[in-house]
Amino acid sequence: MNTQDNIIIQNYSNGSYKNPQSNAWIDNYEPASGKVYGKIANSNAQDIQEATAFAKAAFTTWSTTTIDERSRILLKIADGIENRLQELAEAESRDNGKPVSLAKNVDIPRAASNFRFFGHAITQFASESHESVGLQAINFTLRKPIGVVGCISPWNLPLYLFTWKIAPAIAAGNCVIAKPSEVTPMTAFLLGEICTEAGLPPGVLNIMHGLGTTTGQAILEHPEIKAISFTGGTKTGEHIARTCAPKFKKLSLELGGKNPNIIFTDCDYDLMLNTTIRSSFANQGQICLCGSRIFVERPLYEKFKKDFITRVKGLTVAHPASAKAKLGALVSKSHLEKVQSYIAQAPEEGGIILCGGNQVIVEGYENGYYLEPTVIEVQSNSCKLNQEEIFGPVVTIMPFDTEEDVLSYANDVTYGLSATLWTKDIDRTMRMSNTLQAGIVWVNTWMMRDLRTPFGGVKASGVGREGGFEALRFCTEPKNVCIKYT
Ligand code: TXE
Repeated sequence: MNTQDNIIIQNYSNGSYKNPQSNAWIDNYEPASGKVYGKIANSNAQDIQEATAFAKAAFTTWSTTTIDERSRILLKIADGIENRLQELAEAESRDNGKPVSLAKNVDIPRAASNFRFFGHAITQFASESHESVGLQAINFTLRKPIGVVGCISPWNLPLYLFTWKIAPAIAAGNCVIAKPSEVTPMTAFLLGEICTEAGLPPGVLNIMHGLGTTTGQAILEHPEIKAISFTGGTKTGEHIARTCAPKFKKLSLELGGKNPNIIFTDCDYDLMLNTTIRSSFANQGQICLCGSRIFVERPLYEKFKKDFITRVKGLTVAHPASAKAKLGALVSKSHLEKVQSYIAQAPEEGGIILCGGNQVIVEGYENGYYLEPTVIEVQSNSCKLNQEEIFGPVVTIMPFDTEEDVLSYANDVTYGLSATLWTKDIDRTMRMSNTLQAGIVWVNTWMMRDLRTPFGGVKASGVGREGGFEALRFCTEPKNVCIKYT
């Protein structure tokens, strides 16, 4: 395990590691202990300017590199990630607070899959042609890479989401300026080395660290960065949209969620209960897809409440490196405080804390950011607990009587990312899938991902779709060529 206590996170630009020009640094915290364990470059507009110039210079060659060669390099990056699975999982866990087991089974394998998937997808990416019958003309569409693309990612699934943006962008022939969250920069830092070893030409991927308001802002404002792919909070998404709209940048925004988990009496009860534990508390509830509003059909409500609470009380909160840990630490002190403030407000709006609610003191790591998994019974869907994204190990439960009622609760929220439905009734499944306001509907499962499918949300959950050919379409500009013949 990487226990070094002064890890210096430099930028990776033009294929090598560099200090920020202003020599400005930010502290990097270990959530499990609350201690600073390193420093992160805080890059400014000059650093972004320099990296963008490298990216632009690399674009000429990279955009005309054969699909086979690009694919080969992406597959080698995937192998490089897999070869360092243990090291990357430990680094992710130390930086983010998530259990090592989760990073090892989910985050890091998925980062490898992202490169492998887009390494293959690009070989199958095709464009349309339209024959204008009777007019003696043929139209075809060229899909050209955009140029320099900015990728900005959050702290909850650090390498997983970082690579989810980078892989399609470079597969499509773009060069990238990528900024991981300043809260979790470690695995992005290690990715630079893996890319060099895989033979990615210098300048194709530039990994720039720093604060959102400094480094992120410089990326938004740089005139040569023509598209921004962002995952993060809805407020930040609004700011990005406002900043980029007058510059006519292409935008993909994957924002927050307040996802309903709807449970009907005819569900497969054991499967539902096991999955609901995961969809509520995986990654300490810090996944935009978590089902944070649980609605249960009234005849099943009391049984579910009792069984769910028993199971939640059995979840062990521990140091993320411990094999016992089902939940590790939350990502930061400020985030822990934000989540706690929602729990503290619950009684004011009639919420009853059924279990959890307290900070957990882990022996030897008394300053770590640990919180009990928390279940709150709410009286109405209009309360703040059901309307605002808490993004922690906190779920609400509430009974419902009819399909119409639960549909109105599910949709009565500003977000629209995902919804989960537990029922064996195919007619109800189809009716509800058609009317739920969400980008993704899972039926009798949760977070089952096929990377070919469109991923993203409606309403305040974002604009645009990632995944499969949708991502490759976002990363390219279509150009219509119309040839008239005689
Ligand atoms: O995310 P931010 P925060 C939600 C969750 C959480 C809230 C705030 O509810 O409590 O958002 O989290 C960069 N220009 N999600 O504040 O700030 C920032 O550096 C350019 C949901 O930590 O949105 C980081 O790299 N970039 C979400 C990235 O944006 C800027 C996952 C995300 O950070 C910037 C995380 C600026 N002006 C939080 N300001 C999800 N959808 O999964 C910040 N950034």
